[in-house]
Amino acid sequence: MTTPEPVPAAVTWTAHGDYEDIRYEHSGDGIAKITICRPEVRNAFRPQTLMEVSDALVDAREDGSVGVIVLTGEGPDAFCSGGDQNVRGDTGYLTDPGRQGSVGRFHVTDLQVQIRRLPKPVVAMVAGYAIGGGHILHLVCDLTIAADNARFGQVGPRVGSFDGGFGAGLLADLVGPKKAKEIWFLCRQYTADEARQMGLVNTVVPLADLEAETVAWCREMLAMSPFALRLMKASFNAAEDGISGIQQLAHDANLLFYATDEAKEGREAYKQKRRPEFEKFPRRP
Ligand code: S0N
Repeated sequence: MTTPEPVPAAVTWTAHGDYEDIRYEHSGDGIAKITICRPEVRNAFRPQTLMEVSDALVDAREDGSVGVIVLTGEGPDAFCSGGDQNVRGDTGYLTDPGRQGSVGRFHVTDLQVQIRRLPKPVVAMVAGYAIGGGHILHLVCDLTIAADNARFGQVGPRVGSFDGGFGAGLLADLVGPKKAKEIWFLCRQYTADEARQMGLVNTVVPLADLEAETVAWCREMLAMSPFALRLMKASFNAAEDGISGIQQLAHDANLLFYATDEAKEGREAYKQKRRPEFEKFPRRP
């Protein structure tokens, strides 16, 4: 029996970008961290919050020095409590609640898909409440590391809303249809240990160790082949998301195909206005 390695110390984060509702930081060794900073409303998101998270995710995706992304909430009380009910209009969430005729929508729809499609692992680091749309944000992340004070649940039917997309399908895949219906129909809250037992989270650690443990998991993934992680994420999505999941996996395969002499022959022949000599490539069994 070997002694487990000590949990490495958390990192000194360097700020990136200029945002109002979030903090976007890099570890310097491949981890990007996005923190929803609205603790006065238990990190509920307004449209601006989601647009800022989306912008930071684009940066983390495009930045070749980043291999893993952590999504979290400010403080020990909440990961995220879902849509900010103060800017909930009659047709969704309002970007400009003061303006007459302002039309709302669910900005979180695009963000959920963006996290699923992002070809790098996204880890939810959850302290306190992950409730409503905040619960679904952790669901769409690839892994969830929870503090022992975390509490999980849906509230839609209690507050006159529901998310029947990933909030229903992905949840049912994770915990089973009966349990998923219980979560939605009764709107109970579940402890971190209950969430771990039902497969909602990967591990539960003391609150004081949450960031160090999350960073340790990220560093383990950073030691892996990035393209293998990308293809595995796309493969899980392909099984779960149907044609749009297959699209990601197929385009990832095309990235690899582009690098072959066979694909390059097609490109060069086109540019040289000649017939491509595909006969020189094997017809693989
Ligand atoms: C999170 C809870 C359980 C925390 O309880 P606690 O610790 O007792 O704190 P409170 O005193 O309740 O809260 C502290 C302050 O924070 C405010 N606040 C908390 N959550 C929100 C919120 N979501 N919006 C606005 N304000 C919030 C409190 O009001 C309080 O303020 P003060 O100090 O001024 O009194 C507890 O707070 C709780 O249950 N919160 C509400 C949870 C909720 O209703 N969330 C919204 C659920 N809906 C969504 O998330 C929408 C998702 C969505 O966008 C969507 C997308 C696609 C399809 C469908 C949907 C859909 O509509 O569902």
